[in-house]
Amino acid sequence: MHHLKSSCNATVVMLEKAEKDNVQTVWDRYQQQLPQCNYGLLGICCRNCNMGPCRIDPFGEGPQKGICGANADIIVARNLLINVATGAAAHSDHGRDIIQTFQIATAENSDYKIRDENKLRSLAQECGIPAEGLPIKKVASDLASMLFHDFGRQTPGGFPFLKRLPHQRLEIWEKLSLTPRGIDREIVESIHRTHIGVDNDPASLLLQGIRTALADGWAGSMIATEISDILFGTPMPKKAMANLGVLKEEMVNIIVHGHEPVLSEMIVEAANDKKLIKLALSKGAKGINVCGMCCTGNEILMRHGVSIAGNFLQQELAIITGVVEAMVVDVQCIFPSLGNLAKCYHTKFISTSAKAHFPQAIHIELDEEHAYQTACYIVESAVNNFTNRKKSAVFIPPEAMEANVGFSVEAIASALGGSFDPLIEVIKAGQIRGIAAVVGCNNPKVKHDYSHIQLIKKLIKNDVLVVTTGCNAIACAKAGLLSVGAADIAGQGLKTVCNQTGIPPVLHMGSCVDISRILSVAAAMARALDCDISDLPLAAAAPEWMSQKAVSIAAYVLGSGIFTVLGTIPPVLGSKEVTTLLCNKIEELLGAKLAVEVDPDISASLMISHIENKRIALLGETVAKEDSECMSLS
Ligand code: BF8
Ligand code: SF4
Repeated sequence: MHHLKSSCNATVVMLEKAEKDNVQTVWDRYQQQLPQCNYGLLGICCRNCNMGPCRIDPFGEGPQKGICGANADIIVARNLLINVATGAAAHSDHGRDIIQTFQIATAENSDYKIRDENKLRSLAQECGIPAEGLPIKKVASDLASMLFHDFGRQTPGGFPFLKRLPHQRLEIWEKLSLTPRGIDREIVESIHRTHIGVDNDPASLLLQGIRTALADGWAGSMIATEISDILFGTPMPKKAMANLGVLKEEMVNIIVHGHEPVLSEMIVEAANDKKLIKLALSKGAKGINVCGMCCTGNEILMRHGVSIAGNFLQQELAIITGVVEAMVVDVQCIFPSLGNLAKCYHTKFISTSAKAHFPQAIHIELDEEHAYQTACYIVESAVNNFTNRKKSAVFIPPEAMEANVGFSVEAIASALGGSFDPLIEVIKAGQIRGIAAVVGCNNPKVKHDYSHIQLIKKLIKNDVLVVTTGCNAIACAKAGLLSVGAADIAGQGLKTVCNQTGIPPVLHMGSCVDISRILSVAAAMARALDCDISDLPLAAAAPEWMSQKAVSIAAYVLGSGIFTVLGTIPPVLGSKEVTTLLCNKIEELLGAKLAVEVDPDISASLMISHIENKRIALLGETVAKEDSECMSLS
């Protein structure tokens, strides 16, 4: 039975253990929710005001309007905008927190150091901040102040990173009034518009969603990525291990889970502290093993090659191994179930963010002024917990796969010999047909990791280079798709390029905020070819998405001009108008649209057809290369 839930063997085996241990997982709770509410699935329920809740009858027999008069189109569009605003807020608040840490790093004796001075200077230059001959801390502090302004801007066009975009895209935004003002302003306005009796036009609501999301992609998330690189180092290619088998029975295991690198970086440092290692040895352990999970895991995986224990749906399973001394979390995608589950084992579930509290967690708040001290305290409490393990509850699945990681924009350019020109050349020559960004979450509604892997295998087989982030990247790492050897299952053209450059056919570009790296690459390619991003042979997919952040991502990827396929069904089908707009009409405005397709093979075919059609239009190719499996769909 469990093999139907996941295509990751370690996960299947751990689900058997969960059953044996009589503990609940996300899959059990999903089953308990079935059948899920159809009003919710279609997006046609509203509880925005206290005249409601209201719902629309999808069969046209019952009420077609909420008490205020809102119809299905308005309700669906409003609900979607709330999701975009939430997702954009999560990413951008993460960005804001990173700037705050960046500022702290400029203080005397701060625990945080500026690790990439070159990137600081070049970013300062890009943002118009004087850097030449000035002390590094002065440049950092000026850059931090400038980026803080992006949150409170009142007029459009001020984000420094908009200069990365081709003029064609900026003109589209300008024409449609999509150029974002401040990050906070767009998020607040979105929430304002969804208040009862404000914006009641579906198209207007959706366009505000795109504008808000663009503030996330081209400012909030991009700030998070760029400043994290300056603070903690720009990722460079390295090898690392992935899956639950990275946990070690003979060591103190600490999992860092969530999204922000601010604490996980310090935990990695503290775990190398000689005093703490000595303490671990004195407890009978052979050392301290820090492993990541989800996107905070991706951050330290990319920068330090720290092993990653799994993706979103594996967070409970890590605790169920019985060897995790501490599960340390910050923000986003952390199950509130973890506290209760941790109590069934010996695991300490430690929350660290002032904005994220959980039932039955031990709260040890990160004090950024004394970050190393906080991290040492957390590591010490994990070490002291080693002797509390219940031996009978221990089982670690053996799966651990080696992966090549660390492909920042800078790392890819350097692997290509210093610029993106060689990549553009092999795309023009047709050796690589195009690029696909495949990203996003896991979702128990679909078989764990299955769509991620199937979709990507088909893309690379058809000579499409894949870039990945988030939980998709972790799925790829576990499945061996991030190894150079994975080029063996790629098409001949892509395989040759991989062999010549030594890069894998699937490039891990980081956490979900690092989708901004993908935007930067797309924009740079469009500028090099003097075309719009929407003219490039590019496509995106989120095969197993579930979070509100994914909704914001889909909206900014779309707004940036990239065709995007969603693999789980968004709650919009209750409105014909919203569905038609997103999956069809919006292309006339933005040069890109969404598709919803749950079958990963068909999704891949849609992306390949799109890429081939773009090649015909951009490069004047007369015949599209045949999709090796599914040409009938193109
Ligand atoms: O930011 S992919 S499940 S962990 S939301 Fe969450 Fe989705 Fe994973 Fe990272 Ni992104
Ligand atoms: Fe009902 Fe309108 Fe209130 Fe929503 S805003 S709950 S549709 S009355």
